[in-house]
Amino acid sequence: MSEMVQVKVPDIGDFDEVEIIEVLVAVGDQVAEEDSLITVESDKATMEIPSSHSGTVKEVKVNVGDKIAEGGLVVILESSGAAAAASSETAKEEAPAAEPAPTPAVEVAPKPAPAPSPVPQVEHKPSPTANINPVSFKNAHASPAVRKFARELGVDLSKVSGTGRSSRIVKEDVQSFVKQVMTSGGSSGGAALGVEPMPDIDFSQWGEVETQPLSKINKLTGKFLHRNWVTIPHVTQFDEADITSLEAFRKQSNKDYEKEGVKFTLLSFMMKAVAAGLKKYPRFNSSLDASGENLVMKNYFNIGIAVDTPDGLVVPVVRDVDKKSIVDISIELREISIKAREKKLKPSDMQGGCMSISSLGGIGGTSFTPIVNAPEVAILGVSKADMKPVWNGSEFEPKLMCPLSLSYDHRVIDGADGARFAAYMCHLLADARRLLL
Ligand code: CAO
Repeated sequence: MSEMVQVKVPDIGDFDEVEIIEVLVAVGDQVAEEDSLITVESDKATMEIPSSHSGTVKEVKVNVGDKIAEGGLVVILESSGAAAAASSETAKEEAPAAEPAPTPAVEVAPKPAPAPSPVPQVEHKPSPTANINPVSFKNAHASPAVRKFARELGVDLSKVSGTGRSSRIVKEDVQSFVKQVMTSGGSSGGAALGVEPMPDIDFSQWGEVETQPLSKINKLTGKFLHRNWVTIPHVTQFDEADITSLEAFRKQSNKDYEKEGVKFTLLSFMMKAVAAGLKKYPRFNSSLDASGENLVMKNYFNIGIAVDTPDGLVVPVVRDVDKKSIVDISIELREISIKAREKKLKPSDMQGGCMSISSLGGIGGTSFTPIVNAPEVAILGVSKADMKPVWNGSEFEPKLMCPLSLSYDHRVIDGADGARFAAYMCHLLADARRLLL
């Protein structure tokens, strides 16, 4: 005999309310006991809420984006078999005997449901490939169905970038990963490198330790940086821009605009210079398409800015830099830095960049090798400007020299063009008036 069962959120630990980021079932689906129904996300972890019963989904009571807490109704199942028999006892206790409903919805107490684990469970089936790192696979942000699919294909989910909500890995991401590995002859990712996974080391054997979870941003950027580092043949071109006169102009402009509350930093000028560089060298304003056989040339000039926040690195994008004045860019730069640090950036604020700038000039250092922010093909690193003696042909002159580190994707940009682009940056920055042309 079948009966209706309400499946509710079981004890989820310390969380009052969590957001539903994925609904994994639809009306008509057959679910087995412990199959995941929804995925919820708290500040600390992602959890899958399992079904307490097997049966057919009759009603889905939640939507993506809803907040839910312990005891919240997730689905109504038409349950049959042993599980239903067990739960019907609960129904007898809870349903008022005098008012039998035509199809009684059985209240299932949250507690007996299998507790969700903070990290989705991995089925320990033998993997078709030894390259899967079990620890990172287990921590990957994906549903059981996607995990199963990845395991069948031998894909290490820790190497796959998620395009789903909150960067969750969806089936299409696994498919694109496989396609990418296949089309690049097996050289396109960590899974194909055939290297040993990192061992799981107990560091406490050598002294006191404390484990701190990586922030969401750390994990996300870590994945993208790893992918970009492994898949893009990087070259970094170093140069030095003489910004002596630009700096004088910047300081004067800061005085001129003090009342308006506008503050110019070198970065606004750099952004304008990069936009001009993209116009002069259009290959820098391109992306390889998914096949790796075509370049998509862009006719817009959006610049990504790496911003250091307490939770990690984010890269908001300033659009149409070529059309904006340095005043407007400075104002926008200040706004996005504040938004970034207050965690108010929307995903769309970080999309559509053509080339990024990573400025460590306010901190220090003489040069560094930034990692290209794919699908962009180049990134400009800016280090701290310093006064240096520069030979003018007859004597040394004190000049404020700003180190530039231009990393580029060597599949798209030849070394000579890399050097030309960097030299063009120096040419533009040497005289602020050139940025206006
Ligand atoms: N040389 C010397 N001084 C510099 C400089 C440079 N290249 N760049 C900036 N400065 C100065 C600024 O002019 C400012 O000084 P004043 O107050 O006297 O004008 C001071 O350093 C602080 O600048 P800032 O860092 O606040 O502002 P910014 O516009 O240069 O940068 C932002 C803004 C958001 C990019 C920056 O705050 C930041 O987060 N940088 C880190 C980016 C990062 O982490 N990159 C690494 C990514 S890993 O690849």
